[in-house]
Amino acid sequence: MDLTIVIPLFNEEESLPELGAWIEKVMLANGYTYEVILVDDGSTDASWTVIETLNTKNPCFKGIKFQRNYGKSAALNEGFKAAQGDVVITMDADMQDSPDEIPELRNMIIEGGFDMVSGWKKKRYDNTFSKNIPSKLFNAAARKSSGIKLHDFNCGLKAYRLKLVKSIEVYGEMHRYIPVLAKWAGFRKIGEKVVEHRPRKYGVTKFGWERFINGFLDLGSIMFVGKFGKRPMHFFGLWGTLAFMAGLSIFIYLTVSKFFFDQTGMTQRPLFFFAILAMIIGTQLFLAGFIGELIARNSPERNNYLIETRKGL
Ligand SMILES: Nc1nc2c(ncn2[C@@H]2O[C@H](COP(=O)(O)OP(=O)(O)OP(=O)(O)O)[C@@H](O)[C@H]2O)c(=O)[nH]1
Ligand SMILES: [Mg+2]
Repeated sequence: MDLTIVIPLFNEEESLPELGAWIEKVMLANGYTYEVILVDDGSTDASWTVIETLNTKNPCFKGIKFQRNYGKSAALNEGFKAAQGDVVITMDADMQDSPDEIPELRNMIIEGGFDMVSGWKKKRYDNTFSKNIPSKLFNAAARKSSGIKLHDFNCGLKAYRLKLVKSIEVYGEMHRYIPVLAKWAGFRKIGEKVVEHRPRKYGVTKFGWERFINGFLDLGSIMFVGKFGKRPMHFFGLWGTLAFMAGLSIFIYLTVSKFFFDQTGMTQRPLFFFAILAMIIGTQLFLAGFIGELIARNSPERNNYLIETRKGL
């Protein structure tokens, strides 16, 4: 199969028929063998009925319906599990992403050798102030901490090599950081393509301002987990040692100056409290490190390597 198109959606009944027809047109024009996996994330409108109708008319349109709303990441993850095409495309259901971009995205994977290509909504049709500025900030932070040179991490329109989507797990709100997940999984060739962004025609936006705060929190976690998830002691142990050593040195200095240089009582000096605090924090960090190690060692993921090729085995 040439293509799998995964579309996570939540309450998009008006957009779906038009989107379906448009995708069908593009697929036909390019002669692709394809499937469209529509993941209905507990919609409360008629989205599922529309998906069933699409499937009756064209069995290439398939659907998954969640019992309740689990979030975009969960929907993408489920779509990725079911995907079969050599190239997997994700796109939004609200028709802000154009299916006309699909052939070019696919070519960049198949001929351009990219593992993943992310869309870049260079010209956006959103409320400029409330969205564009936080989004620029967010992307700059993601670029800086991940080292991936993308302008638009959170663009819904992306293309992946099948192997990539089978080797990552998208959970929580991590759909914003799939490029980072891909990089951690060892897929280095991550490209970018300027894509057309269209104004929302039907329905309403599903994400509010909390997305930005959550987005930054998730960026912090993903960078931490990616770097120290399998060796938490290297983080906590380092800072624990530094804090403890700093406290201990001050403590020794205070003791020496009291007994050998006859300074006033140790406990009257502010440094004393700093020394105690630093040693307590240091010990706490160490304990956090040990607990982290216990968790990491019990994790079923601990030896989840991705093997590229084998020889003689
Ligand atoms: N599976 C799933 N999909 C969702 C959820 N919320 C939004 N989506 C889908 O994610 C896509 C993007 O959501 P939008 O609300 O359009 O977000 P946006 O494009 O950043 O915002 P607008 O520019 O205002 O449309 C759409 O296809 C939504 O249907 C959700 O909770 N679960
Ligand atoms: Mg949208």
